[in-house]
Amino acid sequence: MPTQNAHIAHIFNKLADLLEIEGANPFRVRAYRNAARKVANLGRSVSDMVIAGEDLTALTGIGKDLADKIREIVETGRLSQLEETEAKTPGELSRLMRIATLGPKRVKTLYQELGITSREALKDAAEKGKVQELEGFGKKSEQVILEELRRANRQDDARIKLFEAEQAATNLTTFLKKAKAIKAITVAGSFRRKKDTVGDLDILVTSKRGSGAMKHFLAYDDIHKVLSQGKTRSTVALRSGLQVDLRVVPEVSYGAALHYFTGSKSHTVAIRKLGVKQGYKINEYGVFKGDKRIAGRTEKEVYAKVGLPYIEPELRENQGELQAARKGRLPELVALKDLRGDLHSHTIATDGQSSLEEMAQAAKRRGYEYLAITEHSKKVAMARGLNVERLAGQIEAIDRLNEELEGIILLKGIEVDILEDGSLDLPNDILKRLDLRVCSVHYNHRLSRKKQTARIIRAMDNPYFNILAHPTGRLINERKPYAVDLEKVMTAAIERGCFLEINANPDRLDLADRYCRMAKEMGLKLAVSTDAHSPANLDFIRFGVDQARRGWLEADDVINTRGLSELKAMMKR
Ligand code: DGT
Ligand code: CA
Ligand code: CA
Ligand code: ZN
Repeated sequence: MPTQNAHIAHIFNKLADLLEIEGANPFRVRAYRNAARKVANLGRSVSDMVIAGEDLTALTGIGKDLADKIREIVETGRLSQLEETEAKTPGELSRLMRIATLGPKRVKTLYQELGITSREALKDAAEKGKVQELEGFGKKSEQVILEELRRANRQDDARIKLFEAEQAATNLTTFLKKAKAIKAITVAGSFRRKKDTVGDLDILVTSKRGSGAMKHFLAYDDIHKVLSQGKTRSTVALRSGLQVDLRVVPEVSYGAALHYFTGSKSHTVAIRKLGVKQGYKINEYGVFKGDKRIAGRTEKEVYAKVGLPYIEPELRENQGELQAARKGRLPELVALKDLRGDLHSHTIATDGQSSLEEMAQAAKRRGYEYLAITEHSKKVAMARGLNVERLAGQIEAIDRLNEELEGIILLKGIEVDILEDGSLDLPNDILKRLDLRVCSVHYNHRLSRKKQTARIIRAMDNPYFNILAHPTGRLINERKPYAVDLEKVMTAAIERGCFLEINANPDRLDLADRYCRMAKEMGLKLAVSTDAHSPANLDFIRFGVDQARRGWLEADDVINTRGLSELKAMMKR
Protein backbone atom coordinates (compact mmCIF):
# COMPACT_ATOMS: atom_id res chain seq x y z
CA MET A 1 0.00 0.00 0.00
CA PRO A 2 1.47 3.38 -0.94
CA THR A 3 2.68 5.52 1.93
CA GLN A 4 0.61 8.66 2.17
CA ASN A 5 2.10 12.10 1.65
CA ALA A 6 0.67 13.07 5.02
CA HIS A 7 2.61 10.29 6.68
CA ILE A 8 5.89 11.46 5.16
CA ALA A 9 5.13 15.05 6.16
CA HIS A 10 4.33 13.94 9.69
CA ILE A 11 7.67 12.16 10.02
CA PHE A 12 9.61 15.20 8.78
CA ASN A 13 7.75 17.55 11.09
CA LYS A 14 8.38 15.31 14.05
CA LEU A 15 12.06 15.11 13.21
CA ALA A 16 12.21 18.91 12.90
CA ASP A 17 10.62 19.25 16.37
CA LEU A 18 13.12 16.93 17.98
CA LEU A 19 16.09 18.52 16.25
CA GLU A 20 14.89 21.90 17.37
CA ILE A 21 14.74 20.79 21.01
CA GLU A 22 18.18 19.30 20.61
CA GLY A 23 19.37 22.72 19.45
CA ALA A 24 20.32 21.61 15.95
CA ASN A 25 21.22 24.04 13.17
CA PRO A 26 18.04 26.08 12.44
CA PHE A 27 18.72 25.81 8.73
CA ARG A 28 18.47 22.03 8.91
CA VAL A 29 15.32 22.23 10.99
CA ARG A 30 13.74 24.53 8.44
CA ALA A 31 14.73 22.26 5.58
CA TYR A 32 12.73 19.42 7.16
CA ARG A 33 9.72 21.61 7.80
CA ASN A 34 9.79 22.93 4.24
CA ALA A 35 10.06 19.40 2.91
CA ALA A 36 7.07 18.38 5.04
CA ARG A 37 4.98 21.22 3.67
CA LYS A 38 6.14 20.54 0.14
CA VAL A 39 5.17 16.87 0.31
CA ALA A 40 1.86 17.53 2.07
CA ASN A 41 0.78 20.07 -0.54
CA LEU A 42 2.07 18.26 -3.58
CA GLY A 43 -1.25 17.08 -4.92
CA ARG A 44 0.26 13.82 -6.20
CA SER A 45 1.46 10.76 -4.41
CA VAL A 46 5.18 10.90 -3.61
CA SER A 47 5.01 7.18 -3.11
CA ASP A 48 3.88 6.74 -6.71
CA MET A 49 6.74 8.96 -7.86
CA VAL A 50 9.26 6.82 -6.00
CA ILE A 51 7.77 3.63 -7.37
CA ALA A 52 7.82 5.08 -10.88
CA GLY A 53 11.50 5.90 -10.35
CA GLU A 54 10.96 9.64 -10.76
CA ASP A 55 13.70 12.02 -9.67
CA LEU A 56 12.49 13.62 -6.44
CA THR A 57 15.28 16.17 -6.45
CA ALA A 58 13.45 17.83 -9.33
CA LEU A 59 11.07 19.17 -6.66
CA THR A 60 12.19 22.52 -5.28
CA GLY A 61 13.60 22.26 -1.78
CA ILE A 62 14.23 18.52 -2.05
CA GLY A 63 17.93 17.72 -2.31
CA LYS A 64 19.58 14.34 -2.50
CA ASP A 65 19.58 13.81 1.25
CA LEU A 66 15.84 14.49 1.58
CA ALA A 67 15.09 12.41 -1.51
CA ASP A 68 16.92 9.45 0.05
CA LYS A 69 14.95 9.89 3.25
CA ILE A 70 11.66 10.02 1.38
CA ARG A 71 12.61 6.82 -0.41
CA GLU A 72 13.40 5.17 2.90
CA ILE A 73 9.99 6.14 4.30
CA VAL A 74 8.18 4.92 1.20
CA GLU A 75 10.05 1.63 1.20
CA THR A 76 9.98 0.86 4.93
CA GLY A 77 7.25 3.09 6.34
CA ARG A 78 9.83 4.48 8.78
CA LEU A 79 12.80 6.80 9.00
CA SER A 80 15.80 5.47 10.91
CA GLN A 81 17.08 8.96 11.66
CA LEU A 82 13.81 9.81 13.39
CA GLU A 83 13.98 6.65 15.44
CA GLU A 84 17.55 7.37 16.49
CA THR A 85 16.69 10.94 17.41
CA GLU A 86 13.61 9.77 19.31
CA ALA A 87 15.70 7.29 21.26
CA LYS A 88 17.89 10.18 22.38
CA THR A 89 14.95 12.45 23.28
CA PRO A 90 13.17 11.73 26.54
CA GLY A 91 9.43 11.19 26.85
CA GLU A 92 6.91 13.40 25.17
CA LEU A 93 9.11 16.45 24.71
CA SER A 94 8.04 16.87 21.13
CA ARG A 95 4.39 16.76 22.13
CA LEU A 96 5.02 19.48 24.67
CA MET A 97 6.01 21.77 21.85
CA ARG A 98 2.47 21.59 20.54
CA ILE A 99 1.51 23.77 23.49
CA ALA A 100 1.31 27.05 21.62
CA THR A 101 3.45 29.12 23.98
CA LEU A 102 6.27 26.61 24.30
CA GLY A 103 9.04 26.72 21.76
CA PRO A 104 11.96 24.30 21.73
CA LYS A 105 14.03 26.58 23.95
CA ARG A 106 11.49 26.63 26.76
CA VAL A 107 10.79 22.91 26.42
CA LYS A 108 14.50 22.38 26.86
CA THR A 109 14.54 24.55 29.99
CA LEU A 110 11.57 22.66 31.46
CA TYR A 111 13.38 19.42 30.85
CA GLN A 112 16.79 20.45 32.12
CA GLU A 113 15.63 22.35 35.20
CA LEU A 114 12.61 20.31 36.30
CA GLY A 115 12.98 17.04 34.38
CA ILE A 116 9.60 17.58 32.73
CA THR A 117 8.94 15.27 29.80
CA SER A 118 5.15 14.95 29.73
CA ARG A 119 2.03 17.07 29.80
CA GLU A 120 1.05 15.59 33.15
CA ALA A 121 4.38 16.51 34.72
CA LEU A 122 4.12 20.01 33.27
CA LYS A 123 0.63 20.45 34.69
CA ASP A 124 1.78 19.23 38.05
CA ALA A 125 4.76 21.59 38.16
CA ALA A 126 2.71 24.56 36.96
CA GLU A 127 0.03 23.93 39.56
CA LYS A 128 2.70 23.90 42.25
CA GLY A 129 4.05 27.23 40.99
CA LYS A 130 7.43 25.78 40.04
CA VAL A 131 7.32 26.89 36.43
CA GLN A 132 7.08 30.61 37.16
CA GLU A 133 10.40 30.47 38.97
CA LEU A 134 12.30 29.35 35.88
CA GLU A 135 14.28 31.75 33.78
CA GLY A 136 12.26 32.91 30.80
CA PHE A 137 8.94 32.12 32.50
CA GLY A 138 6.76 34.13 34.84
CA LYS A 139 3.47 34.05 36.71
CA LYS A 140 1.56 35.02 33.59
CA SER A 141 3.17 32.44 31.34
CA GLU A 142 2.58 29.76 33.94
CA GLN A 143 -1.13 30.58 33.85
CA VAL A 144 -1.16 30.55 30.07
CA ILE A 145 0.49 27.13 30.10
CA LEU A 146 -2.20 25.76 32.40
CA GLU A 147 -4.92 27.15 30.17
CA GLU A 148 -3.29 25.70 27.10
CA LEU A 149 -2.95 22.32 28.75
CA ARG A 150 -6.64 22.28 29.60
CA ARG A 151 -7.48 23.20 26.03
CA ALA A 152 -5.10 20.64 24.56
CA ASN A 153 -6.74 17.93 26.64
CA ARG A 154 -10.20 18.95 25.56
CA GLN A 155 -9.22 19.09 21.94
CA ASP A 156 -9.28 15.54 20.76
CA ASP A 157 -5.79 15.07 19.38
CA ALA A 158 -6.87 11.99 17.48
CA ARG A 159 -9.01 13.85 14.94
CA ILE A 160 -7.35 14.19 11.58
CA LYS A 161 -7.77 16.77 8.85
CA LEU A 162 -10.31 16.07 6.14
CA PHE A 163 -7.53 16.10 3.55
CA GLU A 164 -5.60 13.34 5.33
CA ALA A 165 -8.80 11.36 5.80
CA GLU A 166 -9.43 11.70 2.09
CA GLN A 167 -6.05 10.26 1.19
CA ALA A 168 -6.61 7.30 3.48
CA ALA A 169 -10.16 6.82 2.17
CA THR A 170 -9.06 6.95 -1.46
CA ASN A 171 -6.33 4.36 -0.95
CA LEU A 172 -8.65 2.08 0.93
CA THR A 173 -11.61 2.32 -1.44
CA THR A 174 -9.29 1.73 -4.41
CA PHE A 175 -8.20 -1.46 -2.69
CA LEU A 176 -11.76 -2.50 -1.82
CA LYS A 177 -12.92 -2.01 -5.41
CA LYS A 178 -10.61 -4.83 -6.44
CA ALA A 179 -12.71 -7.39 -4.57
CA LYS A 180 -15.23 -9.19 -6.76
CA ALA A 181 -17.52 -9.77 -3.78
CA ILE A 182 -17.91 -6.03 -3.12
CA LYS A 183 -20.41 -3.94 -5.06
CA ALA A 184 -21.23 -0.47 -3.73
CA ILE A 185 -18.73 1.34 -1.47
CA THR A 186 -19.41 4.58 0.39
CA VAL A 187 -17.36 6.30 3.05
CA ALA A 188 -20.06 7.59 5.43
CA GLY A 189 -19.74 9.33 8.83
CA SER A 190 -18.25 12.77 9.32
CA PHE A 191 -16.16 12.21 6.20
CA ARG A 192 -19.27 12.20 4.03
CA ARG A 193 -20.58 15.24 5.88
CA LYS A 194 -17.22 16.88 4.99
CA LYS A 195 -16.39 17.97 8.50
CA ASP A 196 -13.06 19.79 8.67
CA THR A 197 -11.69 17.05 10.92
CA VAL A 198 -12.59 13.39 11.04
CA GLY A 199 -12.45 11.03 14.03
CA ASP A 200 -12.57 7.75 12.15
CA LEU A 201 -13.70 6.40 8.79
CA ASP A 202 -17.02 4.56 8.53
CA ILE A 203 -17.14 2.55 5.35
CA LEU A 204 -20.23 0.78 4.07
CA VAL A 205 -20.18 -1.86 1.36
CA THR A 206 -22.77 -4.11 -0.19
CA SER A 207 -21.65 -7.54 -1.19
CA LYS A 208 -22.77 -10.80 -2.62
CA ARG A 209 -21.16 -12.89 0.08
CA GLY A 210 -20.53 -11.05 3.34
CA SER A 211 -17.51 -13.02 4.47
CA GLY A 212 -15.66 -12.60 1.16
CA ALA A 213 -15.87 -8.82 1.43
CA MET A 214 -14.72 -8.81 5.03
CA LYS A 215 -11.83 -11.15 4.32
CA HIS A 216 -10.66 -8.89 1.53
CA PHE A 217 -10.81 -5.83 3.81
CA LEU A 218 -8.85 -7.50 6.60
CA ALA A 219 -6.07 -8.34 4.12
CA TYR A 220 -5.39 -4.62 3.47
CA ASP A 221 -1.70 -4.24 4.13
CA ASP A 222 -1.87 -0.77 5.65
CA ILE A 223 -3.71 -2.25 8.65
CA HIS A 224 -1.66 -1.99 11.80
CA LYS A 225 -4.05 -3.84 14.10
CA VAL A 226 -7.44 -5.51 13.87
CA LEU A 227 -9.40 -4.22 16.86
CA SER A 228 -12.51 -6.31 16.34
CA GLN A 229 -13.84 -8.51 13.60
CA GLY A 230 -17.12 -10.09 12.70
CA LYS A 231 -19.11 -11.19 9.71
CA THR A 232 -20.69 -7.83 8.99
CA ARG A 233 -18.63 -5.42 11.06
CA SER A 234 -14.93 -4.97 11.78
CA THR A 235 -12.81 -2.22 13.21
CA VAL A 236 -9.12 -1.76 12.44
CA ALA A 237 -6.37 0.76 13.12
CA LEU A 238 -4.25 1.77 10.15
CA ARG A 239 -0.51 2.36 10.43
CA SER A 240 -1.17 6.10 10.67
CA GLY A 241 -3.32 5.44 13.77
CA LEU A 242 -6.56 6.23 11.93
CA GLN A 243 -9.37 3.82 12.79
CA VAL A 244 -11.69 2.39 10.19
CA ASP A 245 -15.08 0.75 10.74
CA LEU A 246 -16.24 -1.43 7.89
CA ARG A 247 -19.81 -2.65 7.68
CA VAL A 248 -21.22 -5.04 5.13
CA VAL A 249 -24.91 -4.37 4.55
CA PRO A 250 -27.54 -6.00 2.34
CA GLU A 251 -28.72 -4.03 -0.68
CA VAL A 252 -32.27 -3.68 0.61
CA SER A 253 -30.87 -1.82 3.63
CA TYR A 254 -28.18 0.20 1.90
CA GLY A 255 -29.99 3.55 1.96
CA ALA A 256 -31.07 3.14 5.57
CA ALA A 257 -27.56 2.12 6.62
CA LEU A 258 -26.07 5.00 4.69
CA HIS A 259 -28.42 7.38 6.40
CA TYR A 260 -27.73 5.95 9.83
CA PHE A 261 -23.93 5.83 9.49
CA THR A 262 -23.61 9.18 7.75
CA GLY A 263 -25.11 10.79 10.82
CA SER A 264 -24.79 13.06 12.44
CA LYS A 265 -26.22 11.13 15.29
CA SER A 266 -28.36 14.08 16.28
CA HIS A 267 -29.76 14.40 12.73
CA THR A 268 -30.64 10.71 12.45
CA VAL A 269 -32.20 10.68 15.91
CA ALA A 270 -34.43 13.59 14.87
CA ILE A 271 -35.45 11.74 11.70
CA ARG A 272 -36.19 8.63 13.72
CA LYS A 273 -38.47 10.67 16.00
CA LEU A 274 -40.36 11.97 12.98
CA GLY A 275 -40.78 8.34 11.92
CA VAL A 276 -42.19 7.36 15.31
CA LYS A 277 -44.82 10.11 15.01
CA GLN A 278 -45.98 8.51 11.78
CA GLY A 279 -45.97 5.00 13.18
CA TYR A 280 -42.68 3.87 11.62
CA LYS A 281 -39.59 2.36 13.12
CA ILE A 282 -36.41 3.62 11.44
CA ASN A 283 -33.02 2.01 11.99
CA GLU A 284 -29.95 1.04 10.01
CA TYR A 285 -31.85 -1.85 8.39
CA GLY A 286 -34.70 0.15 6.96
CA VAL A 287 -38.01 1.86 7.62
CA PHE A 288 -40.47 -0.58 9.19
CA LYS A 289 -44.20 -0.63 9.70
CA GLY A 290 -44.62 -3.37 12.25
CA ASP A 291 -42.34 -6.12 10.99
CA LYS A 292 -42.59 -5.11 7.40
CA ARG A 293 -39.77 -3.21 5.73
CA ILE A 294 -41.36 -0.48 3.66
CA ALA A 295 -38.26 1.46 2.60
CA GLY A 296 -34.49 1.47 2.92
CA ARG A 297 -32.86 0.83 -0.44
CA THR A 298 -31.99 4.50 -0.92
CA GLU A 299 -31.65 7.48 1.41
CA LYS A 300 -34.24 9.32 -0.63
CA GLU A 301 -36.79 6.63 0.27
CA VAL A 302 -36.03 7.07 3.96
CA TYR A 303 -36.56 10.83 3.80
CA ALA A 304 -39.69 10.40 1.69
CA LYS A 305 -41.28 8.20 4.36
CA VAL A 306 -41.05 11.02 6.88
CA GLY A 307 -42.36 13.48 4.31
CA LEU A 308 -39.08 15.24 3.58
CA PRO A 309 -37.00 15.86 0.48
CA TYR A 310 -33.45 14.51 0.32
CA ILE A 311 -31.11 16.45 2.61
CA GLU A 312 -27.46 16.83 1.57
CA PRO A 313 -24.95 15.19 3.97
CA GLU A 314 -23.19 18.52 4.65
CA LEU A 315 -26.39 19.85 6.22
CA ARG A 316 -27.08 16.89 8.48
CA GLU A 317 -26.13 18.41 11.82
CA ASN A 318 -29.61 18.98 13.24
CA GLN A 319 -29.08 22.71 12.96
CA GLY A 320 -32.39 23.62 11.39
CA GLU A 321 -32.18 21.49 8.26
CA LEU A 322 -35.26 19.43 9.16
CA GLN A 323 -37.38 22.54 9.57
CA ALA A 324 -36.00 24.02 6.35
CA ALA A 325 -36.72 20.78 4.50
CA ARG A 326 -40.29 20.69 5.79
CA LYS A 327 -40.90 24.23 4.57
CA GLY A 328 -39.26 23.54 1.21
CA ARG A 329 -36.54 26.04 2.08
CA LEU A 330 -33.40 23.93 1.87
CA PRO A 331 -30.55 25.89 0.31
CA GLU A 332 -29.44 24.97 -3.17
CA LEU A 333 -25.85 24.44 -2.11
CA VAL A 334 -22.98 25.95 -4.06
CA ALA A 335 -21.06 23.35 -6.09
CA LEU A 336 -17.57 23.18 -7.54
CA LYS A 337 -18.90 23.77 -11.03
CA ASP A 338 -20.36 27.14 -9.99
CA LEU A 339 -16.93 28.68 -9.44
CA ARG A 340 -15.57 30.80 -12.27
CA GLY A 341 -12.19 31.63 -10.80
CA ASP A 342 -9.87 31.70 -7.82
CA LEU A 343 -9.04 34.90 -5.96
CA HIS A 344 -5.90 34.08 -3.99
CA SER A 345 -2.67 32.61 -5.38
CA HIS A 346 1.11 32.99 -5.34
CA THR A 347 3.95 32.51 -7.83
CA ILE A 348 7.74 32.21 -7.72
CA ALA A 349 7.92 35.97 -7.30
CA THR A 350 7.29 35.23 -3.60
CA ASP A 351 6.85 31.81 -1.97
CA GLY A 352 4.96 30.06 -4.76
CA GLN A 353 6.51 27.35 -6.89
CA SER A 354 5.45 28.27 -10.44
CA SER A 355 5.45 31.13 -12.90
CA LEU A 356 2.56 33.44 -13.79
CA GLU A 357 2.14 31.58 -17.06
CA GLU A 358 2.07 28.14 -15.43
CA MET A 359 -0.52 29.28 -12.89
CA ALA A 360 -2.61 30.82 -15.68
CA GLN A 361 -2.54 27.64 -17.76
CA ALA A 362 -3.48 25.53 -14.75
CA ALA A 363 -6.43 27.81 -14.00
CA LYS A 364 -7.49 27.58 -17.63
CA ARG A 365 -7.35 23.79 -17.51
CA ARG A 366 -9.77 23.93 -14.60
CA GLY A 367 -12.17 25.84 -16.81
CA TYR A 368 -11.82 29.11 -14.92
CA GLU A 369 -12.33 32.53 -16.46
CA TYR A 370 -9.92 34.28 -14.13
CA LEU A 371 -7.22 33.75 -11.52
CA ALA A 372 -6.06 36.47 -9.15
CA ILE A 373 -2.34 36.61 -8.44
CA THR A 374 -1.97 37.86 -4.89
CA GLU A 375 1.63 37.82 -3.71
CA HIS A 376 2.67 38.61 -0.17
CA SER A 377 3.66 42.20 0.61
CA LYS A 378 7.09 43.24 1.92
CA LYS A 379 6.30 42.73 5.64
CA VAL A 380 6.38 38.97 5.00
CA ALA A 381 10.12 38.98 4.42
CA MET A 382 10.38 35.21 4.88
CA ALA A 383 8.36 34.77 1.69
CA ARG A 384 10.22 37.59 -0.08
CA GLY A 385 7.10 39.77 -0.03
CA LEU A 386 6.81 42.42 -2.75
CA ASN A 387 7.68 46.08 -2.25
CA VAL A 388 6.26 48.86 -4.43
CA GLU A 389 8.84 48.45 -7.20
CA ARG A 390 8.53 44.68 -7.50
CA LEU A 391 4.74 44.86 -7.42
CA ALA A 392 4.84 47.50 -10.17
CA GLY A 393 7.00 45.10 -12.16
CA GLN A 394 4.51 42.30 -11.67
CA ILE A 395 1.61 44.53 -12.71
CA GLU A 396 3.37 45.15 -16.01
CA ALA A 397 4.25 41.47 -16.43
CA ILE A 398 0.62 40.48 -15.92
CA ASP A 399 -0.61 43.12 -18.38
CA ARG A 400 1.82 41.79 -20.97
CA LEU A 401 0.91 38.18 -20.31
CA ASN A 402 -2.82 38.88 -20.46
CA GLU A 403 -2.38 40.14 -24.02
CA GLU A 404 -1.04 36.76 -25.05
CA LEU A 405 -3.27 34.52 -22.95
CA GLU A 406 -6.43 33.12 -24.41
CA GLY A 407 -9.39 31.82 -22.48
CA ILE A 408 -8.08 32.92 -19.08
CA ILE A 409 -7.38 36.27 -17.47
CA LEU A 410 -4.98 36.93 -14.64
CA LEU A 411 -6.24 39.52 -12.19
CA LYS A 412 -3.66 41.84 -10.70
CA GLY A 413 -3.83 41.45 -6.95
CA ILE A 414 -1.87 41.44 -3.73
CA GLU A 415 -2.08 39.74 -0.37
CA VAL A 416 -1.23 42.83 1.60
CA ASP A 417 -0.38 42.56 5.28
CA ILE A 418 -2.54 44.27 7.85
CA LEU A 419 -0.02 45.91 10.18
CA GLU A 420 -0.46 46.03 13.94
CA ASP A 421 -2.00 49.53 13.84
CA GLY A 422 -4.50 48.53 11.14
CA SER A 423 -2.71 50.25 8.28
CA LEU A 424 -1.84 48.29 5.13
CA ASP A 425 1.73 47.30 4.28
CA LEU A 426 1.77 49.08 0.89
CA PRO A 427 0.70 52.62 -0.07
CA ASN A 428 -2.64 53.32 -1.74
CA ASP A 429 -0.87 54.71 -4.82
CA ILE A 430 0.13 51.21 -5.80
CA LEU A 431 -2.88 49.39 -4.32
CA LYS A 432 -5.23 51.37 -6.51
CA ARG A 433 -3.54 50.07 -9.66
CA LEU A 434 -4.68 46.52 -8.83
CA ASP A 435 -7.88 44.68 -9.71
CA LEU A 436 -8.30 43.44 -6.15
CA ARG A 437 -6.64 43.36 -2.78
CA VAL A 438 -6.68 40.43 -0.38
CA CYS A 439 -5.70 41.56 3.13
CA SER A 440 -4.17 39.35 5.80
CA VAL A 441 -3.09 39.24 9.40
CA HIS A 442 0.20 37.34 9.57
CA TYR A 443 1.77 38.89 12.66
CA ASN A 444 0.66 39.90 16.17
CA HIS A 445 -1.81 37.04 16.57
CA ARG A 446 -1.80 37.48 20.33
CA LEU A 447 -3.45 40.88 20.53
CA SER A 448 -6.52 41.07 22.76
CA ARG A 449 -9.87 40.33 21.12
CA LYS A 450 -10.78 43.99 21.27
CA LYS A 451 -7.52 45.19 19.73
CA GLN A 452 -7.48 42.52 17.02
CA THR A 453 -11.05 43.36 16.04
CA ALA A 454 -10.33 47.09 15.96
CA ARG A 455 -7.16 46.50 13.94
CA ILE A 456 -8.98 44.58 11.22
CA ILE A 457 -11.89 47.00 11.04
CA ARG A 458 -9.50 49.91 10.82
CA ALA A 459 -7.82 48.18 7.88
CA MET A 460 -11.23 47.85 6.23
CA ASP A 461 -11.58 51.61 6.43
CA ASN A 462 -8.99 51.78 3.69
CA PRO A 463 -11.02 52.06 0.45
CA TYR A 464 -8.74 49.51 -1.25
CA PHE A 465 -9.49 46.73 1.20
CA ASN A 466 -11.51 44.02 -0.62
CA ILE A 467 -11.21 40.59 0.94
CA LEU A 468 -10.08 39.53 4.43
CA ALA A 469 -7.98 36.39 3.88
CA HIS A 470 -8.01 33.43 6.29
CA PRO A 471 -10.03 35.50 8.77
CA THR A 472 -9.10 33.74 12.03
CA GLY A 473 -5.55 32.58 11.27
CA ARG A 474 -6.14 29.07 12.53
CA LEU A 475 -4.07 26.08 11.42
CA ILE A 476 -6.09 22.96 12.11
CA ASN A 477 -4.58 20.95 14.99
CA GLU A 478 -1.60 23.32 15.08
CA ARG A 479 -2.57 26.87 15.84
CA LYS A 480 -5.78 28.07 17.37
CA PRO A 481 -7.66 31.02 15.86
CA TYR A 482 -6.63 34.42 17.13
CA ALA A 483 -9.13 36.15 19.36
CA VAL A 484 -11.42 38.28 17.22
CA ASP A 485 -15.07 39.33 17.25
CA LEU A 486 -16.15 37.97 13.88
CA GLU A 487 -19.65 39.31 14.18
CA LYS A 488 -18.28 42.82 14.43
CA VAL A 489 -15.82 42.19 11.62
CA MET A 490 -18.61 40.86 9.41
CA THR A 491 -20.88 43.80 10.17
CA ALA A 492 -18.04 46.17 9.33
CA ALA A 493 -17.38 44.31 6.09
CA ILE A 494 -21.03 44.59 5.01
CA GLU A 495 -21.10 48.31 5.81
CA ARG A 496 -17.95 48.94 3.77
CA GLY A 497 -18.54 46.61 0.83
CA CYS A 498 -15.74 44.21 1.83
CA PHE A 499 -15.78 40.42 1.80
CA LEU A 500 -14.30 37.59 3.82
CA GLU A 501 -12.49 34.56 2.44
CA ILE A 502 -12.98 30.87 2.96
CA ASN A 503 -9.39 29.79 2.62
CA ALA A 504 -9.56 26.31 1.06
CA ASN A 505 -6.08 25.22 2.07
CA PRO A 506 -6.78 21.94 3.91
CA ASP A 507 -4.56 23.00 6.82
CA ARG A 508 -6.64 26.13 7.30
CA LEU A 509 -10.28 25.82 6.18
CA ASP A 510 -10.73 29.28 7.54
CA LEU A 511 -13.55 30.48 7.83
CA ALA A 512 -14.77 27.37 9.61
CA ASP A 513 -18.26 26.04 8.80
CA ARG A 514 -20.14 27.78 11.59
CA TYR A 515 -18.73 31.16 10.60
CA CYS A 516 -19.68 30.55 6.97
CA ARG A 517 -23.21 30.00 8.22
CA MET A 518 -23.00 33.15 10.31
CA ALA A 519 -21.93 35.16 7.25
CA LYS A 520 -24.79 33.70 5.24
CA GLU A 521 -27.30 34.65 7.92
CA MET A 522 -25.89 38.16 8.14
CA GLY A 523 -26.05 38.55 4.37
CA LEU A 524 -22.29 38.81 3.88
CA LYS A 525 -20.87 37.27 0.72
CA LEU A 526 -17.66 35.24 0.81
CA ALA A 527 -14.83 34.35 -1.55
CA VAL A 528 -13.77 30.70 -1.77
CA SER A 529 -10.05 30.74 -2.61
CA THR A 530 -7.20 28.27 -2.50
CA ASP A 531 -4.19 30.42 -1.58
CA ALA A 532 -2.45 28.17 -4.14
CA HIS A 533 1.33 28.09 -4.14
CA SER A 534 1.46 25.71 -7.12
CA PRO A 535 -0.82 24.58 -9.96
CA ALA A 536 -1.69 21.41 -8.03
CA ASN A 537 -2.87 23.49 -5.07
CA LEU A 538 -5.70 24.90 -7.19
CA ASP A 539 -7.39 21.54 -6.58
CA PHE A 540 -7.79 22.44 -2.91
CA ILE A 541 -10.78 24.49 -3.97
CA ARG A 542 -13.05 21.53 -3.30
CA PHE A 543 -12.25 21.66 0.42
CA GLY A 544 -13.33 25.29 0.48
CA VAL A 545 -16.54 24.43 -1.33
CA ASP A 546 -17.18 21.65 1.22
CA GLN A 547 -17.01 24.11 4.10
CA ALA A 548 -19.13 26.63 2.20
CA ARG A 549 -21.77 23.93 1.78
CA ARG A 550 -21.59 23.08 5.48
CA GLY A 551 -22.30 26.77 6.02
CA TRP A 552 -25.44 26.54 3.84
CA LEU A 553 -23.96 28.78 1.15
CA GLU A 554 -25.56 28.98 -2.28
CA ALA A 555 -23.87 30.09 -5.51
CA ASP A 556 -25.12 33.61 -5.00
CA ASP A 557 -23.39 33.83 -1.62
CA VAL A 558 -19.96 33.22 -3.16
CA ILE A 559 -18.39 36.12 -5.05
CA ASN A 560 -16.21 34.06 -7.35
CA THR A 561 -19.24 32.48 -8.97
CA ARG A 562 -19.60 35.83 -10.73
CA GLY A 563 -18.41 36.56 -14.26
CA LEU A 564 -15.44 38.87 -14.63
CA SER A 565 -17.17 42.20 -15.11
CA GLU A 566 -19.53 41.69 -12.22
CA LEU A 567 -16.65 40.57 -10.01
CA LYS A 568 -14.58 43.61 -10.95
CA ALA A 569 -17.49 45.85 -10.09
CA MET A 570 -17.71 44.22 -6.66
CA MET A 571 -14.05 45.05 -6.07
CA LYS A 572 -14.77 48.77 -6.57
CA ARG A 573 -16.11 50.16 -3.32
P1 DGT B 1 -16.30 11.31 13.93
O1 DGT B 1 -15.93 9.93 13.53
O2 DGT B 1 -16.09 11.58 15.36
O3 DGT B 1 -15.66 12.35 13.08
O4 DGT B 1 -17.89 11.52 13.71
P2 DGT B 1 -18.95 10.53 13.04
O5 DGT B 1 -20.18 11.34 12.83
O6 DGT B 1 -18.37 9.86 11.86
O7 DGT B 1 -19.27 9.53 14.22
P3 DGT B 1 -18.99 7.96 14.42
O8 DGT B 1 -17.83 7.49 13.63
O9 DGT B 1 -18.93 7.76 15.88
O10 DGT B 1 -20.28 7.27 13.90
C1 DGT B 1 -20.65 7.32 12.55
C2 DGT B 1 -22.12 7.54 12.45
O11 DGT B 1 -22.81 6.39 12.97
C3 DGT B 1 -22.61 8.71 13.25
O12 DGT B 1 -22.51 9.92 12.55
C4 DGT B 1 -24.05 8.31 13.51
C5 DGT B 1 -23.98 6.81 13.64
N1 DGT B 1 -23.91 6.42 15.04
C6 DGT B 1 -22.82 6.03 15.73
N2 DGT B 1 -23.14 5.74 17.01
C7 DGT B 1 -24.46 5.94 17.12
C8 DGT B 1 -25.40 5.82 18.18
O13 DGT B 1 -25.09 5.46 19.30
N3 DGT B 1 -26.72 6.12 17.88
C9 DGT B 1 -27.09 6.52 16.65
N4 DGT B 1 -28.35 6.83 16.42
N5 DGT B 1 -26.23 6.66 15.64
C10 DGT B 1 -24.95 6.37 15.88
CA1 CA C 1 -16.53 8.49 11.88
CA1 CA D 1 -16.95 5.15 13.59
ZN1 ZN E 1 -1.67 33.69 0.53
